[in-house]
Amino acid sequence: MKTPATGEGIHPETKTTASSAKRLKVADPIRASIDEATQTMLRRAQELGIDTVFDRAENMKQCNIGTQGTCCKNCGMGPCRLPLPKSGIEGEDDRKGLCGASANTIAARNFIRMIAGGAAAHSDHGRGVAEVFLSVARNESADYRIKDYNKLMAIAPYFDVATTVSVDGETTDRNPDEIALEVAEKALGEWGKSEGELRYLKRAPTMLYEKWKKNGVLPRNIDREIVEIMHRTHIGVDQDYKNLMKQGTRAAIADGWGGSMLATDLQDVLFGTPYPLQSEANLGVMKADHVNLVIHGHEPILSEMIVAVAQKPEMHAYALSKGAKGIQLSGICCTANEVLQRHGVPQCGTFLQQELAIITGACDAMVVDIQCIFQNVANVANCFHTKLITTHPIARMEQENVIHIEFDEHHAMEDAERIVKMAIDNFANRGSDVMIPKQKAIQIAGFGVEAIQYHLGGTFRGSYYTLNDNIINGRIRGIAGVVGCNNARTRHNEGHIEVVKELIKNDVIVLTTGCNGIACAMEGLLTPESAAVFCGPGLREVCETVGIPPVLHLGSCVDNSRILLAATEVVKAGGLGRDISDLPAAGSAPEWMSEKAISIGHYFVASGVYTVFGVGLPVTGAPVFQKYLFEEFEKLYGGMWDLEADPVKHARKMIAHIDRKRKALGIDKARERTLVDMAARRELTSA
Ligand code: BF8
Repeated sequence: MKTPATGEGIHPETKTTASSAKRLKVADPIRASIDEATQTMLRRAQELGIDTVFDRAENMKQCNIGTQGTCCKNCGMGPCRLPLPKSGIEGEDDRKGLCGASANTIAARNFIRMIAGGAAAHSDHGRGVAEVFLSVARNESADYRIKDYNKLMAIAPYFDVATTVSVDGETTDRNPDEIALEVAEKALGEWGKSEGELRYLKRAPTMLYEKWKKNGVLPRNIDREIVEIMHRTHIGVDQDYKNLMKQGTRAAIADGWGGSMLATDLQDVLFGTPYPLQSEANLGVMKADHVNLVIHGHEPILSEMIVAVAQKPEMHAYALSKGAKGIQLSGICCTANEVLQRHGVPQCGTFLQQELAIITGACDAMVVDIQCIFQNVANVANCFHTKLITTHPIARMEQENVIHIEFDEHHAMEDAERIVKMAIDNFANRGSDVMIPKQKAIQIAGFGVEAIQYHLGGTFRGSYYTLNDNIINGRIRGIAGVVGCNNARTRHNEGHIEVVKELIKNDVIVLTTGCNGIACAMEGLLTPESAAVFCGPGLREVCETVGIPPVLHLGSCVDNSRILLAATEVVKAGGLGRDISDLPAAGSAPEWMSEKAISIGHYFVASGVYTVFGVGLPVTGAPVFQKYLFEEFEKLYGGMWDLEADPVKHARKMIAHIDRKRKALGIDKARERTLVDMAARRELTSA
C-alpha cells in the first residue's frame, strides 16, 4: 500500500498555527482516510482554517535516518546519523558513530528504548490501578468497590494467596476482603520486589516458560527491566545487539505478562470482567441536542466514575435544566475501549479522530488522562467553546485554555461530578457552528478470555474445546491478533480494515484490541451479521452457529494480555501443539505508531507469535539487526517480526504462516475440505 500522496489544496495560514508566514499544504480528505465521517470533518476543519494531524503530516517530512532506526542521540557528541546507502552495503558494514557504535548497536539501542517507553506506559498504568485497588482493599476509597469477586478468587492463587482457611479441621471460604488486601499488596510488589521473578510468568505454557528460562529473560520485577534498558543504552555500556535485545525481550515480557496483565486483571476485579454487549462507533454517536462529554486516554479509574456520575438522575435533570436532552458520553482511544467493554459507552473515534471530535462544535468537554493525547487538541479546543480538562499529574498541557482537575481516588466521585457539571454548564456556550457527521455503526464488543470460553467452549463450557475442534477440522483456519494504532503516515483505517477483511475472508478468526477494535467497529465488522458478508464459509458457519462476530473485541491495549491468555487456553485445550508457537496463529499491527505497539509486538514475538507490522519499522537501516529480529528470533522463542506495508500482502503473509503451522500439526488435510473456491471468492469480493 502506498502512503497517500500530498494533498491537492493549499490553505492560507491556519488558525492553530501561530506564526508561520508560509502557506501550508492541506491533506486530501479522500487520501487521508477511508472513513467518510473523517473525510467530512477534515473538509470542515479545512474550511474553518483549523489544522489537524492529517494536514501536519503533509507539511512535515519524516526523517529518513530516524525511520531506519540508525540515528543515535544518546550522548552530546551526536546525533550520529548512519543512513543505509541507497545501493545497500556490499562487504563489511563499517558505518560507525563517534564512539564507534555500529548501525546494529544503534538500531538495537533505539528499538529497546522504544520497548522501555511502551512497557513503562502500560506498566505505570497498571501500577496506578494496583494502587487504587490497594486503597480500596484498605477501605480508603469509598467511591470504588470490588465488582468481580470471582475474578479475584481466580487470580489469588497466582499470588500465593489462600482463598480458604481451615477452622477446627474444617475448610471454609476465607474473608474476601482479606484476600483482596493480600492480593493488592503482593500485586504492587511486582513492580519493585528485590528477588525472584514475576509471578504471572507461570501462567504461560510450560514450554514457553522454559524457553524464557533457557534464554535468560525471565523478568525479575517490572521497574528493574525498564531501568536496565536505560542503563544499557547509555553511552558506553551494552554494545552487542543480541545482548541488547535480550534485555528488550525481558522488558517486553515484563509488560505483556506483567504490567499489562496486572492492569487487565485488577481492572476486571475492580470494575467487572467484560461480557458481550451492544454499542456504536464513529463520530455520529455524538448528539447535537445532548451535552457531549468525550473521554479520552487510557485509564478507566477516572472514566468509570464519570460513567457512574453521568448516569445519575440528578445529573440528567441538571442537563435538562440547561436546555439539553441528556448527556451523551463517548470515548476516544483506549479509555473508549475500557468503558465500551464494561458499560457499552459508544466510541466517537480512533486516535486520529481526536481533533475532529472537537471540530464538530458539539463537544462540550473533553476530559483526558494519559497516553495518545495530541497536544494540539488544546489548540483546536481554543477555536470552539470546548473545555479541555487534564486530570493526571503526569500528563499536563502548557496551553492556557487547558483546565487541570487533578483526579484522586480518595475523592473520585467529587472530581467526576465537577467534570460532568462543567460539561453541562458549557452546553449553553455552544456556537452555531455544530456539524456532526451522521456515520456510526453498531458493534458487539465486550469479549475476553472468559466470554470466548463461554461462546466457544466445550460441553461444560470448561475449556476452549469447541474453538480447537473447529480449528482442527478446518472450519477456522487460524487465529489472528490484529491490534494497534492509527498512523498519519498511512491512510487512516485502510490497513486495519483491509488486513482484517482479508483474514476473515480466509476463515481466520480475529481477536482485536486498541484502535484496530474501534476501526473494525466503525466498519461494521463487530456484528454477528457481518460473518455472512465478509467471511469464508467455515468461519461464517461457526459465527452463525454460536452467534458471534468474526472479529472479537478484547478491549484496550493493556488487554492484549487477554490475547496471550486466550492463546494459552487454546494450547491447554489440546490438539494444537504444546506451545503458543505451535498454534496456527499470527499477530499484526497494520497502522502502528506508538512505543507501546513496539513493546506489544515484541512480547507477542517473545511469546511465540509471528508478528507483522505495517507502515515501516525503525530497523531497516541495520540489515544484520533486522535479520536477527525477522529470522533468528524464531529459533529462540518460536515467534519473529515481519514488516509489510501492503495490507493484502500483510494478511497473506499471516495466512501463509498459519498454513505452515497447520501443516506442522498435520491438520492441513482437514482444511482442504473447506477451502474457499474461486466462485465463492468472487462472491465475497463483490459483497
Ligand atoms: O493504547 S492503539 S493509538 S489508543 S497506543 Fe494509542 Fe495505539 Fe490507539 Fe490505546 Ni494502543
